Amino acid sequence: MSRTCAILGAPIETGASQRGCLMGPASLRTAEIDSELRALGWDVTDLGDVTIAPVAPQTHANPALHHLAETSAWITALQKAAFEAGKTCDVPIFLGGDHSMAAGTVPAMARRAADEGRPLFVLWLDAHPDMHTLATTESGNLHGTPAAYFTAQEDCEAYPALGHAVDPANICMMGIRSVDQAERERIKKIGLEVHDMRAIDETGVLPPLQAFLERVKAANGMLHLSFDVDFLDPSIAPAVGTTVPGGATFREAHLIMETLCDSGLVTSLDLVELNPFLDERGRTAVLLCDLTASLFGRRVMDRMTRSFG
Ligand code: HAR
Ligand code: MN
Ligand code: MN
Ligand code: MN
Repeated sequence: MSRTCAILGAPIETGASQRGCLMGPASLRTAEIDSELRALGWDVTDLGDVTIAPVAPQTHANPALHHLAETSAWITALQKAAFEAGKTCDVPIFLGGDHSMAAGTVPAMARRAADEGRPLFVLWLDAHPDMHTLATTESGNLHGTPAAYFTAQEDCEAYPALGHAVDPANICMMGIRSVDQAERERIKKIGLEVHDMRAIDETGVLPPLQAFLERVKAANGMLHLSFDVDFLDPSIAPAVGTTVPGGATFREAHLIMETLCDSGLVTSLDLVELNPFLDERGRTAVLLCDLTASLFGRRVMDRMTRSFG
């Protein structure tokens, strides 16, 4: 029997500094993400895009914050829609949309895991830890805040109430290379596992990834992958507003996806921060589809042995 996935679009761009992420779901559909997955034997349902109703502006003690009310409305809508999507299939895929959408999808997946009596683990592939609270962000760009929110840090009260938090001990961040001082302090305080690009340079991607996957497996955890386009080096993935040099290479990214596929542990996926307005002839959207295909089983050759299974 084929395994099932559902595609849910989250055309949110209010968390980013530049406009364009609202076209992300359309770009990924244009790159035919659904047919790629079907070709791999998956049963795919496209649930369409989430929408929000117009909202009135909301003020906050931090005057830097941009689009707080709209972003909160997206979070509320996504927590509901992502949870419903998760009920319909084995692996829901959330097409972004800027990374503030993870404040909706991740708590929804934590609720889904809790309903199964399992812990949720999060693999966060990103140049940024997105660990600002609503008090510490200086840019006021709310895509810099979801990880603080879903780990139940203080000073996120202006966001919707958090039903299901993620234990910081169950999060692994890789590819990080742009961290603000307040984020650095918070990461240290809560003991978050962060493999920055220097660590990746030193060890490669596999040792930290495999150690994390062993922990997920031992705990019978569900695993959410939150994939920010800026995890990738901008030379291969230009379609993102917040490029940071020194990102993951094509093969590092595929090796992560292939290893995750072999593990069989991933139970939900965010593809975020794709800004098609900044793309070059669709190449970033196509790369994201190819990486997703690796995650869902595309391989060059069959393997005699697998690391997991
Ligand atoms: N830390 C910076 C800020 O808060 C940059 C945040 C950028 N975030 C994303 N998502 N692009 O990872 O403004
Ligand atoms: Mn991010
Ligand atoms: Mn519950
Ligand atoms: Mn980022």
